[in-house]
Amino acid sequence: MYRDKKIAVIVPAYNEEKLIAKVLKTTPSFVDHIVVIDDASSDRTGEVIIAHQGEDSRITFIQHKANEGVGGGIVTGYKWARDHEIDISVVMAGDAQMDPIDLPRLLDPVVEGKTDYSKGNRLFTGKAWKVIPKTRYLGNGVLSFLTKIASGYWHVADSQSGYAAITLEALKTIDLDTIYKRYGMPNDLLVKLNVYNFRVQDVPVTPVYGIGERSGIKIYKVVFTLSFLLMKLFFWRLKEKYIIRDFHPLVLFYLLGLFLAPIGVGFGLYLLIYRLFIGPVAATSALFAAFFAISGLQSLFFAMWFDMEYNKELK
Ligand SMILES: Nc1nc2c(ncn2[C@@H]2O[C@H](COP(=O)(O)OP(=O)(O)O)[C@@H](O)[C@H]2O)c(=O)[nH]1
Ligand SMILES: [Mg+2]
Repeated sequence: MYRDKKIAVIVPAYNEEKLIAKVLKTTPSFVDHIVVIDDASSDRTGEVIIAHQGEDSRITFIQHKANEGVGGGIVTGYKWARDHEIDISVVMAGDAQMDPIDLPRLLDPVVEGKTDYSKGNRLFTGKAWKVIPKTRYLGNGVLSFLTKIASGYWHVADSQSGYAAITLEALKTIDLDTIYKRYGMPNDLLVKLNVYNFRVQDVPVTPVYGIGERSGIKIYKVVFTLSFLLMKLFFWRLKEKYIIRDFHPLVLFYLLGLFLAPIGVGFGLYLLIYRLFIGPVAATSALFAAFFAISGLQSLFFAMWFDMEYNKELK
């Protein structure tokens, strides 16, 4: 129990025979349940977990028959926590990259009812740029920005951090079966939380790298796949939130902007290059491009601003 709340730590593990023991051994005593999901590892991860079960009765061991991906592992843990009425569930990776010292700081705002989902943010500390590998840092930056647009949580950064605490109510509200199963899981969850107007807060946590972990992420592939996923999620959120559950004209602003801006900017650039290297262009063409570019960009920025205003309270 932590401040009278029942706590479960959910540990997705895939081929973590070297580091999983460290995670199990360092889980603080106020944690009531440790739910470890072995996602069909091909190494000795399962054996290591079973060996620890003898010493620590808090450990629940769930093994997937086939590999589902890190999101799939977390969803299995979330379902367990939901069905066992656990007040707050926290995800901690099986490779010990999440420091248990940060746990109380993540739990406090949730326990105090100040937020529904508190998420670790590794970028607050000045050390982040030094500790996190550069390509990871930049890839994370791109995805974090796209996640702001897609999720509507403009105050949330470090979207790829999976270290987060969630309430029972959120777990009961969201359809866990529809959550994305692979590395885009945290982004997908943020978009879903936003549709149901849950509050989300960033909490500073320590970035942990260089402890012998091996990342399964291929950064370019992940940035590409997730950008596409985020685009789909963005349109889904607009539909669910601003058309079905409520109505807001920002949808129209977004659509108008997405239609006008690319045509205006593209045609404008073409005219500029033509004018610079070939010869004069018709004034009506220039007006056409200017009209499309200006109204398009303005619509886009207004749409973003309305979205920001609408979600301002969800902290
Ligand atoms: N259940 C499950 N967990 C996975 C899978 N791939 C990675 N993980 C776990 O997810 C966590 C984070 O994965 P990792 O590849 O280290 O990502 P990174 O820390 O963001 O580079 C670790 O605990 C992994 O064991 C998978 O396919 N299934
Ligand atoms: Mg890792």
